[in-house]
Amino acid sequence: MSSVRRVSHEFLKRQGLTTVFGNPGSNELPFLADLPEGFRYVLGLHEGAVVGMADGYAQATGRPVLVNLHAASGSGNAMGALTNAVASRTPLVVVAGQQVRPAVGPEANLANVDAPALMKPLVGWAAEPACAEDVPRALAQAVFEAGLQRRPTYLSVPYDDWAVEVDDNCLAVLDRRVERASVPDGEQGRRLAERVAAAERPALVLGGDIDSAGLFDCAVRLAERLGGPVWAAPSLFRLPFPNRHPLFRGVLPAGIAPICAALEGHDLVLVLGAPVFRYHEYLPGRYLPEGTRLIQVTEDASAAARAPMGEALVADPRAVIELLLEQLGTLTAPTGPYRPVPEPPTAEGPLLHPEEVFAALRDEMPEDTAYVVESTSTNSSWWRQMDLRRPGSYYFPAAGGLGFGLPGAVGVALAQPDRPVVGVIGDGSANYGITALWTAAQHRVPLTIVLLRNGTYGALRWFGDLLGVPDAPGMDIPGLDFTRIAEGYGVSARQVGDAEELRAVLAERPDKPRLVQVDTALTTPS
Ligand code: TZD
Ligand code: CA
Repeated sequence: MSSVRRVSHEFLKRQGLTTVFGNPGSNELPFLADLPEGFRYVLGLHEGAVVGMADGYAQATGRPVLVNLHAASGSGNAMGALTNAVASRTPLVVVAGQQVRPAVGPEANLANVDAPALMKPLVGWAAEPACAEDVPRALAQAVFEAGLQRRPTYLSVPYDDWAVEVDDNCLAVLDRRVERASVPDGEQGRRLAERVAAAERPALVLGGDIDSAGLFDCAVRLAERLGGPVWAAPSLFRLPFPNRHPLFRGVLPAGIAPICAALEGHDLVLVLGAPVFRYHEYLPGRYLPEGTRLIQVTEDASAAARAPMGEALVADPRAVIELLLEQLGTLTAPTGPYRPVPEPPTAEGPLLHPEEVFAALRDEMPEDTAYVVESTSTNSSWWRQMDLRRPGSYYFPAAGGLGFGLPGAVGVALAQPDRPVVGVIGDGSANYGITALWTAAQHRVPLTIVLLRNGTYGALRWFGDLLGVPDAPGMDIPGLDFTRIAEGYGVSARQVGDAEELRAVLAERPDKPRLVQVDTALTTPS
């Protein structure tokens, strides 16, 4: 005989979910009892930061990750952060504590009434097992569903379940293995290859899933074979292609009319690993130019089903890229040299232009640095200066929910201890996930946070002009000093004054986290 807890811990260990990101409450303590050797508990001080860190960690490892949260209040705090994990298709397995079974109905304090319903709009699967004996199986389902659907899942477990003895049937779950294969059949593959080969002016649009799936380099081979231009899909959260590659045209603007304009002149648009499309600003128009056909290849069945136009093939983009390379041949046309970087503009007075900051990062940080970016008004400055040629170089909050950047950077750094990691964080964004600084300090994560302080919600000022609302209140955020905030959380911090000082600081390689605050001029996102 064994207990629900022992079988569950053993299952998690066998599946490799041994790093637990959490913030505990009384309901969660019985799950955390007797964690076996090899488990690592990463404490976050707020659930938004817990999920942001887990999201960064799961994206950087490419594997499901366990998150342990408190019942309704803790899970509720995590919801905003989960919106990003849904959009980046991050397989987070959230296990939350519940009051003991007899106390849920009477709504004792800390009971999560109808726990799965709280999370359902966001998670791909949510449950509270009908009896204690079903907990290990349900936990396995939560892990497998997260991996298969590439979407967070949620399991609520009454805390009196963990000590319950289970019979041998429960042990069967320990040996389970669940995999997916999704290769197009011969006919589908031939048809697709014919369509692509017949296109006179094909264009590629690549989504964040291409980088998540480890297809960054494959995408380069395909693009060089096709010879046509490459865009990154709008609302980009991972960079799928080297941004200074001669075929790269940038990130598609996130509006209907501008996308239509950008794709003008192409008879075929092949979208790989992205929804069609994740628009943001509502700029109505034709979806596609006259005479342009669109084919979307994605593993995300919902993204295929909900697209407003085009054809879709629900399949593994890796299989499709390999199939196209095989059927089209691998001869590549010469593409020319990588595009050079421009000289950054300088700002007036004591402020740095964001491009000066990014040029410093580009020059002083190693080529394989992973950047987690959450600075919204500096988007175009960023792409003008950066030269990212490696997979896993860029992360951005996938649903635009602030509070991912700082925790996400901590999670990426925990996942890849040998890779330099920089968080590029706005003075507005930093506040939504600020407590992750404490976790970084406690784990001595060698992470650099470059804090861009322009004293305002810059992107919202720009949006205000776009929407004809130039006078909205609540746009400015004066009086924040992140060097003092960081020190309070145990992270050493400094203010830098000019580009030269910034470059000198970035050239150092500290073995623990640090925050570098830079006062920057206001720019616009595009
Ligand atoms: N709250 C959350 C959780 N997510 C959001 N996206 C917003 C509010 C709204 N918001 C944006 O979409 S951008 C932005 C806000 C408040 C300003 C971010 O300010 P920042 O960056 O200082 O980080 P910039 O470069 O000054 O825009
Ligand atoms: Ca700002």
